Order: sequence, then C-alpha cells, then structure tokens
Amino acid sequence: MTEAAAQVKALRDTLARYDHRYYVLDDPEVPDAEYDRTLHALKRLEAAHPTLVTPDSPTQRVSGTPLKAFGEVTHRVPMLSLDNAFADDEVRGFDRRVRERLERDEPIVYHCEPKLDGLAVTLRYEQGELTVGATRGDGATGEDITQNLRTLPGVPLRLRGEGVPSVLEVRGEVFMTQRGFERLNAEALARGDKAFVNPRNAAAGSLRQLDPRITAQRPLEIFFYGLGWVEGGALPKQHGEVLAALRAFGLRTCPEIRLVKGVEGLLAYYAEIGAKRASLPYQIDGVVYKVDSLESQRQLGFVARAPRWAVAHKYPAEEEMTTVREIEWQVGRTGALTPVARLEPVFVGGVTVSNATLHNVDELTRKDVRVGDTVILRRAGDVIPEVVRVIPERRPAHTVPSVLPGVCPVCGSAVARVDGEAVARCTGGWLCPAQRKEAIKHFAHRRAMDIEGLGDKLVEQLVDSELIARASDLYRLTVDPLAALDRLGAKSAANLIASIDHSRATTLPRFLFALGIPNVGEATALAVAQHFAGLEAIQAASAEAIMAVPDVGPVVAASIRAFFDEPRNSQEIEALIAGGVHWPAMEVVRSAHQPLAGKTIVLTGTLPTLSRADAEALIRQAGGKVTSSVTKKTDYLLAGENAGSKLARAEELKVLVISQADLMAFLS
Ligand code: 5U1
Repeated sequence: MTEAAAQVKALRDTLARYDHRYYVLDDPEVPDAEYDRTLHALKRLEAAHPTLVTPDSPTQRVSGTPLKAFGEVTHRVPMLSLDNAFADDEVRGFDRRVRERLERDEPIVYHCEPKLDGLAVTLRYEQGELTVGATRGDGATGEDITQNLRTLPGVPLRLRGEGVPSVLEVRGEVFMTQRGFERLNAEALARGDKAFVNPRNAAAGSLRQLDPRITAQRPLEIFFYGLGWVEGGALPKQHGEVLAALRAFGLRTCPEIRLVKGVEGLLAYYAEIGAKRASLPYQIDGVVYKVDSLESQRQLGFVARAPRWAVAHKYPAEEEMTTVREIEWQVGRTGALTPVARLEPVFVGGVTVSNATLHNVDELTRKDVRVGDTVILRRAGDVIPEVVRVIPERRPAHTVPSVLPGVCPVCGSAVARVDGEAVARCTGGWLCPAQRKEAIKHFAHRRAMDIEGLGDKLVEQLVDSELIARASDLYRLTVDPLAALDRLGAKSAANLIASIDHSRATTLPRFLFALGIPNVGEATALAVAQHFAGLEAIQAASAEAIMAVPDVGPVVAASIRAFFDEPRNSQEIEALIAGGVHWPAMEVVRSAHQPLAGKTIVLTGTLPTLSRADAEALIRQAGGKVTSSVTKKTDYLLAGENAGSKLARAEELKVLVISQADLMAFLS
C-alpha cells in the first residue's frame, strides 16, 4: 500500500468510528469541528489521488447510516446538503457566482434563516394527510420514522387551509430547545441514566427510538424550511412565499426568517443573528442564505449534491478540542482553592482560549481531567469557557488523576475541607500571599474602596516587592518607593497616592464590603450597615443580633461574627482607621419599606455590576420572592447579558423583563 493509500484508509477508519458513535450510538467521540477537519483531510487527499476514491468513501455520501430496525424510504427528490462558507469573502464569492450565472448586476433578493443544529427530516402529505416521515439518511435513502414523527406536536397529521397540493413533501429540522434538553437531562440524571451530550444528540436519540411512546415524551420541535416532491397544486414562485404557504397549511417555520437584498444584506443578517445566537432558545451553527426566486434557483441548479443557489454561513464552533498542559490551583481571597486547566490555546466561540476553570475539586474528580488529556472545550456567547468532558480514547498512557493538594501551593499551609462543602481552602489566612493579594484587590475594587489606578497587576507587584503586605499598608505608601517600581514612574506614582488618599473618605457599607468578610457581598454589607449604623455596634453584635438584619441567615451571621473574633482582623481595622479611613455617621434604617412585597422575580444572565447573590438579597430585602423558573406566576424577569432560554420563555408568557437599572429604580 502506498503512503497515500494508508493515510486514506486511516482517515476512513477514523470517520467510520466517528459516524458510528454519532449516528448509531448518539454518543459522539469528538466535536463537530474535528469531524469536519478529518473529512476535509480525506477530501483533500482523494482530490490529489483520484484513483483512491471508492464509492463507499465517507466523502461520497451526504451523511447517515440507515438503522437496520427502521424501514427504508427512497427520497423522490434527493435531500441535499449545503456548501459552507466561513468567512465574509466566501459569502461575497457565493453572491458573485450567483449574479454571474444569472447575468444580473442588481442585488439579488435572498431568503435568510438560522441553520438549526438538529436533524433533517422529510414529511409526505397525500391529500393533506401525513403518510410518510423519514430521516435524511444518506440523502438518497432515509429511515422510515413516521410513527415517531407523528408524536411531535409540531407535526400536523392533517394539513389545513386552501390550496394544499395533492402530494406535498416538506423538509424541516427537528430540534430540541436548550430548556427541553436541560429538563430531559435533569430527569435522566435523577433516574441514574446517562445524560445526552448536547441538544442535537438528544434530538437524534429521541427521534430514532424504536418505541414511539418514548419519542412522544421527549421535548422535540420542528421548523420547516423547504420542499421535496410536489404534485397536483400550484405553489408561489418565491421561496419566502412558499414558506408563508406552508405556514398557512399549519407547518411551523422559524420566526427569524428574513428577506434581504445583496451581499451586504446577507452579512448584516449574519451579524444580527450572531448577536442573538446565545439567547436563542435553540442551538444554531450558522445561517442559511437561499436565492428567493424559484426560477433563479432552477437556472442555477446544482453541483454534486449541493445547490448553487444556497449556502450555509457558519459561526465559529462553540466546541473545540484541545489538550491540557497543566492543572493549577488558584487561591482566592477566602483561601478557596480552584483548579484551573492551562490549555493548548484553541480558537473556540470566536476567541482564543488557553485557560478554563474546573470550578472545584468535586467537579475535577467527576470529569476526571488529567494533565495530557484531550478535552472538549465549550464557549458559547460570552459565557466563561468550560471543559465539557475528556475524550477517553485520546488519553495518553501513564496519566495520573489530579488530586487536591495537601498544602497550599502558594504558602504551604494546610488545605482543609469542610464536610459537605465543595470548596477546599488554604488555612494560611493572612500568612498566605495569594489570599492577601486577592484581599487587597477586592479592597481596592471600584465597588469597595474605589482606589482608581490600583489594578490587579499593580497589587501583585506591590505585594511581591514587599511594599505592602495588607490593605492598611496602602495608607502608609509614599511616592518615592512607588516611583522606583518597574513601569510605574513618578507621575503614575503620584496619581496612585492621590487616589489612595481620596479613598480615605468612604462610607460604612463600602468599608464593610471592602473588608472581604466571607459571604458578605455588597447588598449584605449595606443591610448590616443600615441595621447597626456603626462599626462598633457590628463588632459587638452577637450572631443572633446579626441575624436580625433582613435576609441574614445563620451562615452569614456566623461568618461575620467569626471575622470580627479574629484578632488580626480587628488589628487591621484599627490600622485602616489609624491610616485615615473614615466615613460619615449613619442613621439606623429598619424600615418596613418593601416595594417588591408579594412579587415573584426570576433572575437570568449576567448583571452589569451586581452578583447574583447580591441581587437576590436585595430583592428579598425589598419583600420580593426569588424563584428559578419563569411561569405564569412570575411578575418580573430580571435579565442581564447573555440571558438564555428564560428570556425567551418570559417573552412567550409576556412576563415583564426588567434590567438591573429598573430594579434599582424600584428599590429607591
Ligand atoms: N434552515 C435551513 N436548513 N437547511 C438545511 N434551510 C436549509 N436548507 C437545506 C438544508 C440542507 O437544503 C436546501 C438548500 C436544499
């Protein structure tokens, strides 16, 4: 065998394995992007060595392997695949070729819609009645899944309205919404069953059940996007109007459909849907552009198995593969040890990612991520990248499980884990430079003492150069040693001293928050300050007395009490006050002002400045109730950046959506 033949065989074997795992077992081995790369490598090799092309090569079929258990359906009109475009230039090339072939200078009218990450199916209606439903299979022949498709609420068993052709084949995508997927997986895990890896696989697995009663229980939905064979009836001459006719027959189409003009219209649509992608209730991997005029489509025709009149413009993959170089333990302000995977940099979800948090030791153990492992990394929207899982087939020999270190990697103090808590902590406290650095970063934060110009890097530099060891040292700093620091200079040093000076005049709630008491966020600091109206009163209060503060429970109260019981903390507070930190006197606020009394509020997405816990605390203090899912009983949805399925649900149920600014306005 030549080297090329051996490579072709190896790639085909790999693809056959990927296909089996994907289509038959519904348990993909690698992310789609890796599958596509492998298929491309094979296509390139076959193009260079045409004699190696065989009819059974994975490059010679669209996709899919019919399951033996289902009957076969031959598609009267083949189910095509789509060419992909990844860059704007490729879309410009597509538009140019369309205009050249049609000999048109003026902008083309295109029909645009999202490309759902689901399963393509075809439905045949005869005299308006559903007779056959099938998967795409290999494009020419699919599996007969009529009984399963009949269970989908979105599949009408009989079409409605006027002018239904006597034979109408319609094509669409079956999918599962993110919400449906999460519910299904939660139920599976509760039963001790294996979870599905993503909504697409959950949809595929659900649709290809041999028992339709199982399919019927799965949250499957469908959007229709095109036609197959049509007989005995006239349909409109524009694609968009055909879809409108399908809607009139009772077939659901995607609400994001748009008609645009020319390539600029296409690119604007791509950007518009891209911006919405993370908040759509379903997963998409691109958008599809189609020439709207069916006559132009006919003139343009096909190349191989893809139409010349359509293209899929893909978004950056949200899942990619990469390898773990190192697993490091970061020590936070409260000593919490967080495992962080240092990764071979990889482009995913539109950015290059080289780190991913593994959250805590339980998560690390559950996912069994090891140095040297190949992992699937997911980054959707602006959400922090997540290691989805390890690819066990790619684990090198002699790897070892990553375990919680016995001592703090920064200061060497013992690491302790409270029973029942996921978090392990360094017991070094003030002795641990990592904790001190984090405590000072928190102290200087905009929402705490607001020391302008004192960023994270500078705090590290100040601690490392031993100019400061704790926050109170900031108030003893002078310009000269600061100016001598690398990259700082006299002017910046003077500015920093000025902003430190400025921070001396603060408020009690800010000061309390800046102390970094575990479990005390901004909202709790404010509530405690208002309740006691003075630092001495708080320092003297028993845990029971602290629990009288609205929304402060036993855990927070104990945490506050323990903080003030620690002599080093009291000394630090004295040092800060001696350094000139002061605040105006406060009045006791024990108001019964409850502007949200009786209101039920759900939170979603990332708020501009409030943490989730703080927002919840503020709502509760104002008499509101926080619940986790949007129902008809929800009064408000408090939505931030990257709100997901809850936002869609709220819009569906016409629940009022409010922002952080709206909430603050209510509270004031
Ligand atoms: N939304 C949509 N998805 N999708 C997939 N439209 C669409 N059209 C397709 C495919 C394969 O094919 C036609 C262009 C034939």
